[in-house]
Order: sequence, then structure tokens, then C-alpha cells
Amino acid sequence: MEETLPPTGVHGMGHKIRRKEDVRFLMGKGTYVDDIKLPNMAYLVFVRSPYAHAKIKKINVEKAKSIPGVIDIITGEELDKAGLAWIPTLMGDKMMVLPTDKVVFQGQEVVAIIAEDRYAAMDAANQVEIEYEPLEPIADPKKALEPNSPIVRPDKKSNLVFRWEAGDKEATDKVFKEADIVVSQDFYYQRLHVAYMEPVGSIAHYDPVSGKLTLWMTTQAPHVVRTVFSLVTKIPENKIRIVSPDIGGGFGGKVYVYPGYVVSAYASIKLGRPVKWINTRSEDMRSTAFARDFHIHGELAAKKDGIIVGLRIKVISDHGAFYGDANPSKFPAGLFSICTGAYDIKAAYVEVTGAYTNKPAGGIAYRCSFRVTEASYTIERLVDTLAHELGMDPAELRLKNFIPSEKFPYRSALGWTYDSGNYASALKKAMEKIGYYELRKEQEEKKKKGELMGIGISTFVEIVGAGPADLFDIVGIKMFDSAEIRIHPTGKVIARFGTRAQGQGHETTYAQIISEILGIPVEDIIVEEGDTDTCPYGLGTYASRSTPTAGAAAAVASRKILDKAKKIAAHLLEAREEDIVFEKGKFYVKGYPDKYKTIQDVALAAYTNPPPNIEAGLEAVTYYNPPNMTFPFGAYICVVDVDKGTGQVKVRRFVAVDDCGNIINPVIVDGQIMGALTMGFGTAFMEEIRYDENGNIYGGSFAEYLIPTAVETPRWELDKTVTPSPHHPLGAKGVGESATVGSPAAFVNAVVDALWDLGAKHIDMPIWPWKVWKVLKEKGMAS
Ligand code: PCD
Repeated sequence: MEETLPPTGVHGMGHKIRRKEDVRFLMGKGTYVDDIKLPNMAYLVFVRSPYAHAKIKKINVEKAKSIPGVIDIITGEELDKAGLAWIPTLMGDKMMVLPTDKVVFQGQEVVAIIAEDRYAAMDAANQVEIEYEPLEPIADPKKALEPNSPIVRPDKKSNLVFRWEAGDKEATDKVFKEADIVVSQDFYYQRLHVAYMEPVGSIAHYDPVSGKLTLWMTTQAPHVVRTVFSLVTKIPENKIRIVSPDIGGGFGGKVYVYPGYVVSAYASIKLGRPVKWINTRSEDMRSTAFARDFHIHGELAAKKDGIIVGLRIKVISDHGAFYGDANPSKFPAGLFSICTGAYDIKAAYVEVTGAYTNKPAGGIAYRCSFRVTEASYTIERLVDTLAHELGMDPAELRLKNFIPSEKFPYRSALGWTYDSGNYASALKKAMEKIGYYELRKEQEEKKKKGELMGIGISTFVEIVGAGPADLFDIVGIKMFDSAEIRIHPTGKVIARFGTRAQGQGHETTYAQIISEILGIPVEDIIVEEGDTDTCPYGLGTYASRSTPTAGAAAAVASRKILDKAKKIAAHLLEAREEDIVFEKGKFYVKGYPDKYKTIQDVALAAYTNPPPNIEAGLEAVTYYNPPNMTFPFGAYICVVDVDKGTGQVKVRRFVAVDDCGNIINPVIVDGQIMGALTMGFGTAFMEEIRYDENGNIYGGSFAEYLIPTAVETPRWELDKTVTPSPHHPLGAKGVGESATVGSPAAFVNAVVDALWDLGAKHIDMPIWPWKVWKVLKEKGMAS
């Protein structure tokens, strides 16, 4: 590793420099929304609903108003008059900001208190008297879709959100009829909370003199939020400034627009004072958007020899009370149709039915780029099930069915064109690294002794980098992304982007891209994101899209600058442009490397001595519309030992071979993979947001929602293959979510592999010890 912090020198693609931003993070000098304090700032706190479904009969705020320090109390009725009681969601639905007649989930914001400080606001919140009439709640999405179910939404006639399908049903049914073997399995991909470190919040500051509204907020997509805010409030877009300062983890949970953002803005405009709203941890867990919650029925059809011929999947998805998923608008179920995975499958058909329930809204990505996790989990579980049913080795079965590397670009049965891949080489590498066949032998030996050991494989394919603008948009805004690079006369650079990192390290990796192409030292490049007043328009950071889009834009803009720089260098060296060679930050005439001009000399000349027919300045802006998505992939192998006494599963080894094309910064990529594997581990073994049949949440704090700490987390063994993206300017693919997408199936496959001979075909996540113990007990195996 190149050890200095902050890193210095020219460091392009593939350099393991430490993260530039870590200087401020490690010193505790990051600036998060809650660190910002403005003069005369007021505080907003919500009164929340104790019921999942209830009519609001009366709200009495008199007592609350009398609490010292209370400035104002805002209800849905008041917002309604301003046309703000409901706002549009990203998926063309609408959502309540504050309710006017009924509440639709437990923990929903009902009344907003604005006070001089947070304590007064909390005290007042406790004094608000709300009379509810409980209505029958509906917490189960399957029941919600039945004809006589209570209706969640006051503005809808049923609980159906959408019905969506992909693939050729007839052709698929036909291959199923003709198949030698069909395996099927039900899976529940549980509801998850992203559990980022920093809960959501905002500070709104309306300046009555200029008429400008500034909002600091925890958003992953500041520009889109600005546009939506402008359309909803009619405030001109250039009089709204959204700033996403440092963000303590996003993971998709901060793409959603929360009521607090809207009410803080409304209150600031009304009161002429800055208003701060910050969720507490348990408010955050109970009311912000969740992820997953897919009830899946999957079927796989195959020939006797293991050749897979068809895939059929039916899903009921639970969207809570509002359809607020952060999907591109043409994809109601996200990119779930990537579910044919790494396999060359002739025919596939998928059907997803979305239901409203009395729970908070959701369908956020949570490190899964729009439902790819659910897709990958389903196919990887089914392939393992098929292997077991056929008595074939799951690795061999996969090798038999992979899309062959010479078939790329490959068009899947569900219509995606995969850019590049080499799945067999990744799996073979993982098998070799872990010693696959020896482990299988060990497993046989253990079996004889009555010991339970399992090996689980997952060979996932991701689809990231939205996206080609003709296919992908958010509320009609095309999904490109942007870079603006300016080189000052002294050769120092400021580069601004339409994305917004939440911990990913863009300040380092974007600088490396510029450093790679222009030969400028990384310490001379400042990267800025997240301020809509200064950054070029962009769609934001989620769905592992920053490298495929804004990263590509950085490369293209750098190359535009290089083209101009060559012209200036030719002028300075009194040579023809075609004779100029550029290498490691230096321009020289072919054959004369000793007589050169540096990029810094050229930058100065761009302002002091540009060639006569060339404009002054050295800068470029690029809005990059990728020609296709990128398709990173990987092969994961997990070894578990199951304790018969307790049902405890121990992950003994986990080998992850990832392929994200060309890598910008290997340490950052490894950090991304380790973090995402840990989240996949949490998903497989620990995390679930649960409700009872009345829509009451179980817990709703870190006491019940268990996330892995260093104690539980296994040691990850990482490796790579490199299959560049043929269309990305640097050959890179996204990677941020890969391991959360790919790993859950590896863990579950390993546990089921250990228990298969006992007759256990599946255990739903999270695989808590008691679930395993129950299986062992049923099979007479618990010791
Ligand atoms: N890279 C490199 N190379 C390659 C790729 C990549 O180097 N080839 C790197 C970059 O640059 C950055 C990272 O790595 O830095 C990442 O990337 P990407 O893949 O492109 O991604 P982005 O866009 O940037 O990001 C996003 C992601 C997501 S999506 C998520 S969830 C998560 C991840 O990211 N989140 C987070 N990771 C992370 N980390 C942290 N720290 N934090 C956070 O929050 Mo979603 O949709 O939202 O669900």
C-alpha cells in the first residue's frame, strides 16, 4: 500500500492509495447535517402514530402549545391548505407528508412541533392529544390482495400497487412441460432496514430577502430532490439550493424523500427561521423506507443431465403504505428481471404483484441496485436446489450452465444485454483458493461421524450503472451523470460531480481518474459533490452507478481537456499537434522527450499565452449517457459448521472472487466488498424488521435489530478476476453493491447443504440458531 495520508503524487488506475477524505473522517472533522448549527435555528420533532391503521378523530394541541419554547405546531390540515399534505413519490404514486384523515402505519408522522430546542419540542410532542379510531390493519401482503381486505389507502379502491411481468410465458410453460425435472421452492426475502450510522435529517433555511431556500439534507440525490421540490412548491429551481454534506452511510435509504425534509422546509418558509429536523435511531428504524420484503415462488426446469432450460418466478411484493421505491420509472419491480443470473437459460417468465399494507413505505435498494439482490438470491438458491435434487455437485452444475465467455455480449431471455463476463474462470479461481474438492471430502468424512458441515456457492451477476437514458429515468429525468473539471492557471484542479458519495471514497477515486489521464498529482485535485448550486446536474449516488456514469464522465472530460492541452503544448513547443506525445504529465515532440512542457506549464499558458485561435481556459464538462449497463459478477464460496446442540452456524471460511472490470483503487474496492459481504452476512443470519398481524413492529431499535459487529463477522478471503467492460471509457464496472447481492445465497446454500440429507430443503433468512435447531429437533438430530 502507498502509505501516506493524505496521499500525494500522480496515482492513476489501480493505485492503492489511502482515501483522501479519511483525513477529515479520522480526525472527527466531517460535517454531517447535525453538525451544522445556524443562528436562530428552531427544532422540529414529530408526534408519531401508535396505530398501524386508524382514523384521526381529533387533534388537540392546546396543552402542547403552552409548553415554554414552543414556536409552532403544524398538522396535516394546515399542510393541506398549502397543497403539501401529499407529495409525489419517485414511482408516480403519492405519499402523505402529514395525514389529514387517517394514519396508515405505526410510527407515521402525524403532527410537527417546532420549538426553540429539541427538548421543548419533545416535551410538547408528549402533550399533543390525538383521538384515534382504530381501523382494521392489514399487515400481510397476500391477504391485502384478497377481495375483502381492508383498504390501506384513503385514495385507492384496492391494495394492488402494480402487476408486472417479463419474459415469454408461453415459451416458458412449454419448456417446463418438456423438462425432465422441475424444482420449486418458496422463499421469503425478509424486510430489512439499512441501518446506516447517521439517521436521516435536514436543516431548512429560507431567506425572506432573497427568496432563496437552502436545504442541507441527508440525500443521495440532491439534484433530483431540488427539481421535485421546485415542481411541488413552485419555488423557482434556481432559488432552491440543496446541499448534501458528509453523509454517514446511505445504502439506498437516503434516496427517498421523507416528510421531515418537506415539513422543515415549509416551517422555515413560514417562520422565517432555520429549522432542523433529525430522526432519532428508533424513529428512523420505525418510519424510514425499508428494503426487500419479497414473497417469492421460484421454479427451475432442467434436463436429466443438469442443463437448465427454464425459469419461472412469481412474487408478491410488500410496498407498505406508499409506493415509494427508488426504481427507474419503467421498472416497477426494479431490475428483478436479471434473475436468469449467470446461466444460459432458453426461456424465462417472471411475474411480480405489488401490494399496499399498513407498514412504512419502502422498496429502497439497500445495497442491491433495484431488486437485484432478490433476483440473485432466487436463482442461486434454485440452482443449488436443483443440484441437490439431481445429486450433482453444485459447482459442476453451475459450470455446465454458465453463459460461455465467447457468447458476450449476451442477450438474456428476459431482455438484458450483458456487456462482458467470464463466470467459469471466477468460479474455478474461488474453488481453487478454498480447496473445494478437499472440502467436499472432509464433508463426507464428517457426515460419517454425524457432524454437520456445509459448502455454499453463489455465482451472481449484478447489473449496475443506470443507465442508458432511453431506458432509465427518475421522474422523467434521464439517468446520465456528470463531471465538470477546471484546471486553474497554477495547475491545481477543482472537479465537481452530479453524484454524492456517502462513504464510498469518490474524493479519491475521481481524483485518480483525472490523475490517470492528465498526470496531475492527486493532492492537486479537489473533488466536490453534493451542492446543487455549484455541481453539474446529476442523478446521484445509488445502484453502484457512480463509477459507470460519473466516473466515465470524469474520464471523458479529462480527455477533452487533454485534447485542448495538446494544442496548447504544440503551440508552446512550436510543433505540430500530431507530433506531440503526452506521457506522465509531460508533453514533448516525438523523439525529443527531454524538451518538454508539463501539464502545469500548459495550464498556465491556457490563461497567459493561449494559441491565437483557441479560447483561454482549461476546463471541460461532460454529461455521460452510458450505452449500456455494466454487469459485474463474482463467485463466492462459503463453508459452515453447524452446532447440533444450539443450531448455531459458524462461517468457517468465505472466499469471494469478484470481477468489476478494471479497478480504480484496489483498497477501496476491497473495502466495498468487505462491507457489502458483512451486510450480506447480517441479512443471512441476523437482520429482520418484523411486524405482528396488527402492524405493530417488533422492537424497532438496535436491541432487537441485530447487525453484525466485528465479533460476529467472519474473516473474508478476497480475490479478483478482471473482465473489463467493453463500453466503459476505463473498462470499469460498478462494485459497491456486488457482495450484498451475491453473498446471501452463498450463506443459505451452505446451511442447506449441511442439512439437506436430513430432509431440510430451505430455511428462510435470517437463519437464527433457533430455526436451525428446530429442524435438527424435528429430524431427531439435536444433541
Ligand atoms: N470503484 C473502483 N473501481 C471500480 C469500481 C468502483 O475503485 N471498478 C470504487 C469507486 O470509485 C467508488 C467505490 O468503489 O469509490 C464504489 O463505486 P461504485 O460501485 O461505482 O458505487 P457508487 O455509485 O460509488 O456507490 C453506491 C454504492 C451503493 S448503491 C450502496 S447501497 C453502498 C455502496 O455504494 N453505499 C455505501 N458502498 C457504500 N460505502 C459506504 N462507505 N457507504 C455507503 O452508504 Mo444503493 O442503491 O444506495 O442501495
